Amino acid sequence: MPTITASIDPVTRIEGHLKIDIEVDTVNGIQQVVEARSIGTLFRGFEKILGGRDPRDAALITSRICGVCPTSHAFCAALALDQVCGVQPNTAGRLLRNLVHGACFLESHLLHFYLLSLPDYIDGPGMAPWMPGLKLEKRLDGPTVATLQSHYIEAIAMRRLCHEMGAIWGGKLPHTPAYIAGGFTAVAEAAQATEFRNKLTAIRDFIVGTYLPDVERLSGLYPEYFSIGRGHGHLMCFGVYELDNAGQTRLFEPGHVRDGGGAVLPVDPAAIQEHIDYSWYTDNTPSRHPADGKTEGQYPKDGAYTWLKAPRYQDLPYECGPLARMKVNGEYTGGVSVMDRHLARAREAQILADAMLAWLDELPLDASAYTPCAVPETGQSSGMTEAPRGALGHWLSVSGRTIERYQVITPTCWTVSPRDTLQQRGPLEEALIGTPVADASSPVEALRVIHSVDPCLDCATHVVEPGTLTQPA
Ligand code: NFE
Repeated sequence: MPTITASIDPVTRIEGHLKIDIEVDTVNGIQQVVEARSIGTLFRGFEKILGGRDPRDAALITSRICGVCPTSHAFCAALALDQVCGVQPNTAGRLLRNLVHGACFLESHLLHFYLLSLPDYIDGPGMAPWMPGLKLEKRLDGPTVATLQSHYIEAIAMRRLCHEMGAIWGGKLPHTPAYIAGGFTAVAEAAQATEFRNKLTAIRDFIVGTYLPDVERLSGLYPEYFSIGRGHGHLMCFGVYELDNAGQTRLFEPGHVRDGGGAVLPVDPAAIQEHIDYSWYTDNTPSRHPADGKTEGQYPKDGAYTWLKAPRYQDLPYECGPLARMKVNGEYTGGVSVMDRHLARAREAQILADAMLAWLDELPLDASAYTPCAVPETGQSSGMTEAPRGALGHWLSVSGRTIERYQVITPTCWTVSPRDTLQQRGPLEEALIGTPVADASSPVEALRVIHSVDPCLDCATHVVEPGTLTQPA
């Protein structure tokens, strides 16, 4: 049979606009994916928006990169601002940042499993927006499906609770304005801490009593997905949730592993490069460190197929996200696959919810969370942290007290990146290779692999400037 070419366009149940092209062929008697390209179809352009502005605006503006991880961007920008201003948060500032950021993570993880991934395995209720659905094999009995459908609905309420919880000190969510250079705008009061704890306790109960068992049950029903969707197996984490005010220790420490495990190695930020051979950007050099990054669109461009650049670490493609955080921190010892990603994410949700309850006990009440600071005339800095989907970096250069250069590398840019100068596929592209596909006209197996890495193309790509840059067809 000839190779079948299929486009999943758009990939639904993600954030933003992603197209996946696959080639399907029969190898050793099994019809499977033999080639894959991931295509980000919008230009983000926040680097252009930020140029020439007051650096203190970076937290507010980069928060608008995405509605799912805005808190991560605000926090990452605040880290870069702290560094350029030569300040560190006090204990109230550090803990408020952690608690509101934690609300974002928990919301995102519940969203990912119940709303974005579960419909790849079970039919929804026989009504809009679940109909028409995918052609799914019926592996779950009726009562189990009904239970999972009811958990889907409960998860929506839990997501709302996460937002309400974060907004207690974030002021509003999404797009909290509370992350500032030197700390956080809110002053925590006792009644607010009680309200936060009540909401967090309900969310934690749902994670432990519903989310974790549901993921375990699903992974037991689809055991073959422990050997589907591996990819290169290189995993990286920048570290997040500071446990001291100088940021020397974290709940999830930074590190990277290769080929699915082995020794945890330290992350050297100098070893990050972004390649653009297959991306719609122009430059006189094939790769750059983000502190020296350029974001100049060129569309069309021979051979290029996406608006995502290709970040590489020591010239290798790295997946990031909850599985990377859990493996690097010894909290998950399984492999790298579709189901390992789901299990690690649920495990992380429980660890984080427990840590947040402890941080509430430590939180100073009625105390300013701001350490005064000022933007210098010139300076360079970076914020490196984790968003729900993985390693997030902001690189800032200040000149004349304004932003001279700003570069963002999001988790999805790492995981959904295209090929690089060395012709290596991006992590998701590689993870798709070998995925068995029973019906190439409805490649649900590939969709399960794609959803397991939780792509967010809003974070990866964003806006179009009419008249100067054209969206690809
Ligand atoms: Ni738009 Fe994001 C997260 C960031 S993914 S969701 O998590 O940064 O690229």
